[in-house]
Amino acid sequence: METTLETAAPLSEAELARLDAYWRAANYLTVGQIYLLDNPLLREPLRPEHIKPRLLGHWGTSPGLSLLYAHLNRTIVARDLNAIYVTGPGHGGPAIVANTWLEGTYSELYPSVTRDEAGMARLFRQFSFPGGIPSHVAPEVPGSIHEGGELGYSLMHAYGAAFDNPDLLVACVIGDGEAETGPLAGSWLSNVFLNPARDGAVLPILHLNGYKIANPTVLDRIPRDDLLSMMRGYGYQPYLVEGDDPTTVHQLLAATLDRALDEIAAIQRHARTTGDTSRPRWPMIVLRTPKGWTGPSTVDGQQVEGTFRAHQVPVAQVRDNPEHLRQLEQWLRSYRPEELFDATGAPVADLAALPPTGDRRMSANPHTNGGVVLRDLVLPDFRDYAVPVDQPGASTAEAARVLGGWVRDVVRANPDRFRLLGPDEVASNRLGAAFEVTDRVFLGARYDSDDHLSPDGRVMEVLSEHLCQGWLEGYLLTGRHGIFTSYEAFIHIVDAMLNQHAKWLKVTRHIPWRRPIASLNYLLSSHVWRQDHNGFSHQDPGFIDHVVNKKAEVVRVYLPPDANTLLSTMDHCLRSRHYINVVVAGKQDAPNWLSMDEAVLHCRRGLGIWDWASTDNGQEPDVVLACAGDVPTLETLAAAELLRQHLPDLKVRVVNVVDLMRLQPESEHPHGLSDSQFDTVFTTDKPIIFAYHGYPWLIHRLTYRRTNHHNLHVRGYKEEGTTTTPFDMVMLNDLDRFHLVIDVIDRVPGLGTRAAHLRQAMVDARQRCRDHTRRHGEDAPEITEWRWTDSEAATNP
Ligand SMILES: Cc1ncc(C[n+]2csc(CCOP(=O)(O)OP(=O)(O)O)c2C)c(N)n1
Ligand SMILES: [Mg+2]
Repeated sequence: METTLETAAPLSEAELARLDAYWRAANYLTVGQIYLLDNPLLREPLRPEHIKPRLLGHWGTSPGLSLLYAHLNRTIVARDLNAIYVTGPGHGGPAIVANTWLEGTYSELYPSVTRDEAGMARLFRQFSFPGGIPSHVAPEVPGSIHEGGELGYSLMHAYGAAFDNPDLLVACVIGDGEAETGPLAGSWLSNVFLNPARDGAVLPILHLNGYKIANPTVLDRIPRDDLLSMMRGYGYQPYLVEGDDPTTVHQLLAATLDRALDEIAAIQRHARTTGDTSRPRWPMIVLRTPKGWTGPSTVDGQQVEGTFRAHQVPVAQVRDNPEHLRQLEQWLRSYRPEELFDATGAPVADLAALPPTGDRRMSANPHTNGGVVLRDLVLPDFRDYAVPVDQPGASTAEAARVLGGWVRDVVRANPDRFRLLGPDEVASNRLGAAFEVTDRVFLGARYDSDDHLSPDGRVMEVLSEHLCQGWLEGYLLTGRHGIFTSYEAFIHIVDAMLNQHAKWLKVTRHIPWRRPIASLNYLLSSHVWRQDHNGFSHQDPGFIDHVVNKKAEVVRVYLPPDANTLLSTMDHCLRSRHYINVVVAGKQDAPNWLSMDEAVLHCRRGLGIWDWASTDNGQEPDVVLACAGDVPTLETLAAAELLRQHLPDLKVRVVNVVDLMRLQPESEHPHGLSDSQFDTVFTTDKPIIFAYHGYPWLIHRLTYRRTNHHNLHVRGYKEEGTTTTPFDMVMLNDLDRFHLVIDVIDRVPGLGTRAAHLRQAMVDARQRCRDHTRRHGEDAPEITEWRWTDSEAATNP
């Protein structure tokens, strides 16, 4: 199939002139934003005082972005498309701002930036200016779901937006530099997960302007045929639009967009009328135009247009160097602003008539303000999925599997707005019940021996944490819901993406026209303590530490200790808005501590005293045993029982923490406990032995201002691990029950000599259990068969 439409020239003279004028207007407004403080319409000769003192912004990518914007506008009107625009090179912020101003949205949302000369002056001044707007396609920019600051995620966001949006077209510009990133390189595979009947379309446009900041791009310097073959190999039908003569490129781009959109329409019609959902060959475009096109061709004798030198500000000494000033003025006037803007400074009527109107404008499309189109999930009552708990610890369950039953019914009740994503682990993370009602979406070849693969599945499994994260972000940003389940150790792979999403949430929270979206929910059930198959490489609980760095108004971390608390927690997370919720909970068989009623109350409190496990009986305790996480909770309760047996007059208070943010002061986090509440629970002067799921340091970080911090002693993961038994793992890190008892003996004043026998017994118990694992390859029965004994039963046998 041809990749270049050689002779096509679909635009009439008038259409061509209008498109070109629109493009020139956007370019003029882009340069104006980068340079001008005043004199926006060049009504007088440009003088140094009209120029910004600090020239900040990115010109190089901008003409390409605006060219595509203008052409997409033409097709939206011609075909009445429901389209949005994702800009990979988000550093081209001024280009997108320019286009949103031209189509009126900018002034509607920011009324002081009017579409006239005064408004244009404000538009220019505010860009990359203190107190103004950021340089990128940031959340402040109408129509943006993708800031493009950190490169690599455009195409996955685009696909995420298209899933379950059958009428939506997502045009996605990918920088050729961006295309070198790992996440973007993986993103081409997304078309294997896009169902042409159920989902919308993505039109990838590789912006092959040849350069990054200081280097050529790889994809521009491999043979063109290899690049096109690579795109074909990924299953796309590539079309090449190449040139540096505007008229030729306008005609070719218009013809190519028409061809691509015809193909998309045909693919969708075919799938939707015949029910054939085999994987189609979607079109994509390679746009090969000069970087910094229409800008200064040489500056100080060096070529700029068409090179990496056009990346940021191509003429930089404008205030001090009269030649540079002259060059800038010539550059601005080359767009002939007098033809583009009327006497008031508004775009002339012919230009204003080019873009679509109302919600059809890419900058006003409601899908780009996800909260506007967000519909609540239909959530089955999680209480109906409770495991019965008459006695704490008397029964066991796999918490994640219990949750799976509820998740299955969430999937069933929300067939158009909920996705479950994971890198190949949904079943191994015990959420396999979902496959009773759905499959894994997959449009590649399928065999009878496959397990629950189909084009209609609502579970998304791809071995790329980046893709799971990016698809889910795109899905959430366009008003839908989801859960991402992953290994605790490997979720670090998306640390950087989480940063960007957290920034987006923080900023949009304070933009009045942006509406809250559904939270990004992580369920990490293959956690550090139970990597029995895998060992050290799979042991890292540090994602929590990373998340806690983010703005308190955005992040939540939950460590439900058992099945019922996990159900209650996930229900809360799926109802919440505009957060990042991290839930760490086990998938292995473990004791059930709380009945559903108790679990709901405990989760609502976030942390609380477990009366039934404590022996302080309404008095001041001698020691507080605190715990967070399922495995530390188990070890803490076992330690509490040992203390009850061997030191019956020691007053022990057991505190469990589900919501980690409760530990922070209320001034630091909205969930924070007040100091007086904290002091009541944790005392002001008694030792606290805190068994924590992750790296111990985090608990100190969260509590360092509390009165009793100097008495806080935290056990957690200290980077000791290997492939061994679960109890050996906790012993390796001194988090085991015996060591917790030792910690109590060593820290409660006066206990040392009295409890010397017990201390020695605990040291011996550790050795005994260690030896057992070495001899038998499994944990000792005293560990595996241990059950919590109810204290009443213990005292009245
Ligand atoms: C992940 C990441 N690494 C590095 C950068 C710094 N950076 C900003 S723009 C740019 C070059 C981008 O080139 P390309 O994607 O080709 O965009 P364009 O040529 O359209 O400007 C780089 C390396 C970044 N923003 N993100
Ligand atoms: Mg480039």
